[in-house]
Parts: sequence; structure tokens; C-alpha cells
Amino acid sequence: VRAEISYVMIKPDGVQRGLVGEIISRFERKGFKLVGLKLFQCTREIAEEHYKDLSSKPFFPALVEYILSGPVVCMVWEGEGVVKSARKLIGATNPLESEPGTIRGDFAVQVGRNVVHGSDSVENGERETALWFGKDGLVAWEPTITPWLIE
Ligand code: YYY
Ligand code: MG
Repeated sequence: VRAEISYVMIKPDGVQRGLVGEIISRFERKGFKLVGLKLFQCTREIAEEHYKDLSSKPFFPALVEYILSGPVVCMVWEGEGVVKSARKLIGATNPLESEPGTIRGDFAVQVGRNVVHGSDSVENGERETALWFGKDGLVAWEPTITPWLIE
């Protein structure tokens, strides 16, 4: 079986505010493995597909416009338990409820400008990665530090 992956995305506000390095750094320092990375101006089709489960919500049109409003940074992080752990690093959906020390807790105040996305299940990690990176968009590699992170 394939290693667990999470699709993590720095939203347009995070890019515009110069938080790209800070956010990538948090996942790097934690010890997960980066297997996909790109700066990307997404299309309406991709944004709507990504958030299709929310299409009936009143905030859906504004959410899609927000995601389209500038480039995003698309990432895929790999590792045991990465989906749940990435959600913890990111923090609660509403940044006023996110704990300090989380990305949203440290850098955001409003749910409609919450800086970063992370997959909410292993299944969605796979689905979202396929949507944003396609079938062959990831890089297979073995960081030389792996034995210092995983026994
Ligand atoms: O997975 P997560 O991003 O933490 O929250 P979701 O419930 O999946 O909602 C996706 C996205 O929608 C959220 O990050 C901001 C936006 N949103 C909103 O603008 N207003 C809400 N009341 C709920 C969610
Ligand atoms: Mg979600």
C-alpha cells in the first residue's frame, strides 16, 4: 500500500501576505516528506471540484472567488498519520477558535481568510492530490535524513 498523503494548500491570502516560507517550514520541521509542490493559478473548475461537498452552503460562491483571487501554493506531504497531524498543525477552521501555535491560530482572524487548507481524511488526501497534481505529478524520493526521523 501507498504511504499516507495529505493535500495542503496555501490559499491566496497566505501567498499575498508572504507566509509561504513560514508555512512550508512548519511541515518541514515536523518531519513530513514533501512529495509535491507548485505555485498555481487555479481554474474555477478545479476550485469548485475541490470544494464540491460545500456547494450548497451560502458561503460557497465567496469561497470559490477567494480561492481564485490569486495564486495558491499546492503541496503534498507524506508520512504516517500525516492527514490528522496536518490538521492539527493548521488548526480549527474558524481562526478565532484555532489554538495559538497552529497556523490559523497564529496568522488568521476570519474563516473566509484562513490562509491554508489541509485534507480532512486519507480518502480526501488521495482525491485532492489527484485533482491538483494529476496522476504523475508527485516526486518519489527518499530524504537522507529519514533514519533520523523514523526508526
Ligand atoms: O477543512 P476546513 O478548511 O477546516 O473547513 P471546511 O469545513 O472544509 O470548509 C472549507 C472552507 O470553507 C474553510 O476553510 C473556509 C470556508 N468556510 C467559510 O468561508 N465559512 C464557513 N462558515 C465555513 C467554511
Ligand atoms: Mg475541509
